[in-house]
Amino acid sequence: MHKSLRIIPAVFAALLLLSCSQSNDKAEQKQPNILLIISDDQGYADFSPFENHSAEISTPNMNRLAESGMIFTQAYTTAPVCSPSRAGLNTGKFQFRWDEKASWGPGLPDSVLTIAEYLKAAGYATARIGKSDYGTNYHKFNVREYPLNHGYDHFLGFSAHAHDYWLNSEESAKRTPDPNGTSAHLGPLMWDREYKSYDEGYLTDIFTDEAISYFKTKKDQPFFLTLAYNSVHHVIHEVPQKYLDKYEVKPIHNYDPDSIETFGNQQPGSYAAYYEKYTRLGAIQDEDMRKYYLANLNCLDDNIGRVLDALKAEGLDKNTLIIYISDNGGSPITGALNAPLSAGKYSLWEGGIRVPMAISWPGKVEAGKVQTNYVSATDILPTITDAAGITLTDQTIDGKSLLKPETDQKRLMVWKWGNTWAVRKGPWKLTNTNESWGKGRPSAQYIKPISNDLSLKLFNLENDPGERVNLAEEMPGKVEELQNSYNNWCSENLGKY
Ligand SMILES: [Ca+2]
Repeated sequence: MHKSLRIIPAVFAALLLLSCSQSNDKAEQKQPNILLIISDDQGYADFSPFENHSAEISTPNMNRLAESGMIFTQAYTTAPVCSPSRAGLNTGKFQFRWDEKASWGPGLPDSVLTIAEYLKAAGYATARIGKSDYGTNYHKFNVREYPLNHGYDHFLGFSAHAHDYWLNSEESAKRTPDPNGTSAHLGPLMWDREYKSYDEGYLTDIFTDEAISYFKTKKDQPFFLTLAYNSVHHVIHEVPQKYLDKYEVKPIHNYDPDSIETFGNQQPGSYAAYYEKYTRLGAIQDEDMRKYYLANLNCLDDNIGRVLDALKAEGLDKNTLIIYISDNGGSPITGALNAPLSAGKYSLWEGGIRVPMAISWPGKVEAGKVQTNYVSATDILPTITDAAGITLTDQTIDGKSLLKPETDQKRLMVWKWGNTWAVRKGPWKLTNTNESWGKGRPSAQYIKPISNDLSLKLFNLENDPGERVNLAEEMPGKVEELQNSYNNWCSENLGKY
């Protein structure tokens, strides 16, 4: 029998079970609205609620989330790059359960339920605005990975790794030999089952406008909105002029097929040539790359402010749970800063997987609290379903609700990424991770890790979050214990989802 035919009844049964377990709770309390905001490649030091944040950033609206809610100083994503991280975040499971090679493109199996599917079954209106990225089946409507096919009623955005911030029109796509030519693309946005063309406008603003108009229309029904900005992902220099002025950096021209821009072996005049040229250091130098990044981040923060203001103006702020998280650590090639953490996106050093995160829910989540226990992006699904009054029965969910007090200080957390892996238990982290920059060389903000090979490294993160002192040789017993924990987790769980 075809795989999907075998699996669909199981999914259907699970959803039916969910609807039943839901019905009693509905009458008792009004379900909260849920807003999940995801930023892209944001640096650990580029989040002003953290005490030791970079002095260069301007993110006052992210502070508002910290004032009304709780911030997490040790929040981990399940992968150091976008697609697998988002697969883990959306499903509450370590995506290498089904993608045992721990690749760039785990996809979304038919049998794995998403947050949106749980909430839709519980009576929520559901929408996704922004980036949708499972690393596979890009630009297609009729695949499981397309948001409308995994629980979302509405989608405006793109199904790809990245998107141009300015060129969102049909006309720009027509003039481009390769509108989908790289993992990034340009042109009209996917909009439910069709495309929507924007002759003008900046992508971060477009997503915010859509989010605000969405929740204005959903006041009589609880909503779940995933607002997945592609800011601050490359192409980082594409920012409205007022932010460039603020950070004193010059504008770079938009992609123009007539300019016949060249880069390496890319077809001259292709979008790939433009993208490859400006998404690494070279055409843009270190100091300017950081300025473009700061400008892009400032614009993102202003847009988050607009969302928060609109929620308040609509009287929705008191009954909306907001979760904010970056999908992976700051990228070595955008000018992001992960200090005091080593390395960044693309590797399992702390800089690749420890990210900014906040949860705000007035009256329900303690305001102003700094949570220093380590948590996982897989906790987001159980937290949201907990808030919505949904009982989870799936034993292969790896996360746990952050609305419940944490009692386990020795929680086992694992990562698998290509031929690298990591395990954390209490203050201890064991990893064989090497170094990876993506492409080109890393920017001046990048903090080089102490090793670039696959040898085993042991760190006490409580004293040494920057992973500067490898304790593997002096603590062979701890190495063995953690290695066994990781191996046991894999043999018990890989292939089970
Ligand atoms: Ca990312």
